[in-house]
Amino acid sequence: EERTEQPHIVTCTAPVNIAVIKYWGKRNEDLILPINSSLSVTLHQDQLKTTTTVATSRSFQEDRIWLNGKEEDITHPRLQSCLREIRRLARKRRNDGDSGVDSASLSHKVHICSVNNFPTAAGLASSAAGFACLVYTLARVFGVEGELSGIARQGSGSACRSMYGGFVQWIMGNKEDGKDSLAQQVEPETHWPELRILVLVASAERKPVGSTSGMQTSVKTSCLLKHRAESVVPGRMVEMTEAIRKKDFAAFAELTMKDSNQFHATCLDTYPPIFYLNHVSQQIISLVHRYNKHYGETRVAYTFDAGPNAVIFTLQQHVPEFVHVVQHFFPPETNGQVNQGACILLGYF
Ligand code: 2P0
Repeated sequence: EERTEQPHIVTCTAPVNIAVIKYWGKRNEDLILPINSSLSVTLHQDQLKTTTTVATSRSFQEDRIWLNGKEEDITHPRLQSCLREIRRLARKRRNDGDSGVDSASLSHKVHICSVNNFPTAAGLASSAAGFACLVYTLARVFGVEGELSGIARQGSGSACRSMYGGFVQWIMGNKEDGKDSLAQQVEPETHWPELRILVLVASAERKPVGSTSGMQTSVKTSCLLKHRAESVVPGRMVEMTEAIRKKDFAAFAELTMKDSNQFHATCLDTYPPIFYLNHVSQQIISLVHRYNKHYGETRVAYTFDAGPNAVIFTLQQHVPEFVHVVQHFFPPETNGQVNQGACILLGYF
């Protein structure tokens, strides 16, 4: 028995993804179409994730959203894009005669609650998990199935990659309407069970320049970014896919570090320049290179997004020793005082 005055409630989770070939720069701001393809690793469901609950009810007067307990502006254009696209698909499905949602619930307003199990301020790609989770949960509520990464992309570019698990590419596409700018799984989460991911927090402060405005300035001013998008990334996408397919850690790690470094070089080439790495980030980079050199092989890789925190890739057998080395060089406490340069290990893959 369904009582129409009772809300219909669905809860879903979506994990963070970490790019190993970086997305930076749009060719279309409204549709969120990138200037290059990118490739990422999606964390496991029990790691860094967003949990979203969507309720619909005949009694709701308007759409509303709460992020980490605080009500936010539902009129945000990217939120509106996601809501509009999901409702459009639901209406289409109903008109096509599929068993989707009935017309009553399609006209219902939604209340959305979204929480992260990690600090948003830590600069750990919260928009990727957030919009992926929002789109997936709304789709469940309105009975929409099939390809949804194109809708998640319109919430936040990197969100399209969190719609799939394992190793995921976001193909830039070349259509003006963006219909071919979608995420696609390269290998499933079971493909490389020995791979591990650690997060080293260099600072939990908010980043000074947001990704959206940062990449706008880079597209306008950096000729290195143009070169990277046109002449570097296409080859790296092929090499990275191959390294992952073969589980060739050294190749995967070197490409990952080079791509992170080139992304930060394009930030420095932006005018005025953008600095995301701090002193601790630079020490982590040096430590990783010294560590690898000591063993005469690439055992550990770093990558940094639009913030100073490091994401480390390594293989299971090297985790205990590398964690020990990090704790030696970045002791969590000195004389009872929390060390400013402390690195806290946040998550495992
Ligand atoms: C990435 N980043 O590939 C790159 C690496 C940051 C550095 O995707 O404007 O939050 O919402 O599309 O997705 C961050 O950019 O930007 C990002 P919008 P988004 O993960």
